[in-house]
Amino acid sequence: MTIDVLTLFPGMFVGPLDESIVRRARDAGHLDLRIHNLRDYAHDRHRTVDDRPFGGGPGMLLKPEPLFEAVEKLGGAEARVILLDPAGRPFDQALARELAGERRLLLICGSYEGVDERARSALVDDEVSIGDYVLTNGALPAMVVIDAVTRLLPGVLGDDESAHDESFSRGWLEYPQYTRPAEFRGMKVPEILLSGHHAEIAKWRREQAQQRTAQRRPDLAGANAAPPDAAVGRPQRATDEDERRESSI
Ligand code: 4GM
Repeated sequence: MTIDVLTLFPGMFVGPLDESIVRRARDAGHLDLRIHNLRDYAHDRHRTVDDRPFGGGPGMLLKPEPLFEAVEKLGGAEARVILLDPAGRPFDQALARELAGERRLLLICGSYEGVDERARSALVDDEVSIGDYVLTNGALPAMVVIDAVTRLLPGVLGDDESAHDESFSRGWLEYPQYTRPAEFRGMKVPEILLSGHHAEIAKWRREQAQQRTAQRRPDLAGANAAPPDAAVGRPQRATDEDERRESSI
């Protein structure tokens, strides 16, 4: 997938997208990420990108001309063009999955004052919000979308990593998980998880996932969907190999 980003703050994208799984996806050629400075598409002496709203009122708006030129030059007609905006469609795992199926995305990061309506209606396919709060600009929301979409691209996650999403995708929160040691500062791992009884462990995990979802997120689809899957691996016994193995985190 190719993702173009239009932003007034290209420096904000340095760092978060150069680490971890997104880094790996870029290096492996699954993601071609291109960050563009919107100011490069403004051609007056001061390279102006914003102006005061007609009719008065506080703040400034992104001007249409640099946005039109940038989107046209970057081939916006061949991409799904998305404006990050607190008034947009709520971003969730289902939308991440939908976007991961596109060949090209073009993400436009506005600033807290907003965007001229003509640019919005002529250039933008979807307005997307990562949550009900206002940020100083759309760079962080764009990075959230890029991260969530990238890890869903075919080949990016190994089977083990992607299996982890299954339950959440179907509307259930994760069951509690534990790793060694079996007792830490007097806090014990639930006996059932050490028992080696696969069916019992799966049942316990399903119940835990259901309880958690009901308590914390009754709004999730899980409230009405099929019960959660509960993955059960081999019994968790520490082996010499485990002891030698480096943490993968
Ligand atoms: C207004 C219009 C997105 C403000 C367009 C962007 C929060 C989100 C901005 C804009 C933003 C969000 C910039 N703040 N909740 N600020 O996804 O891009």
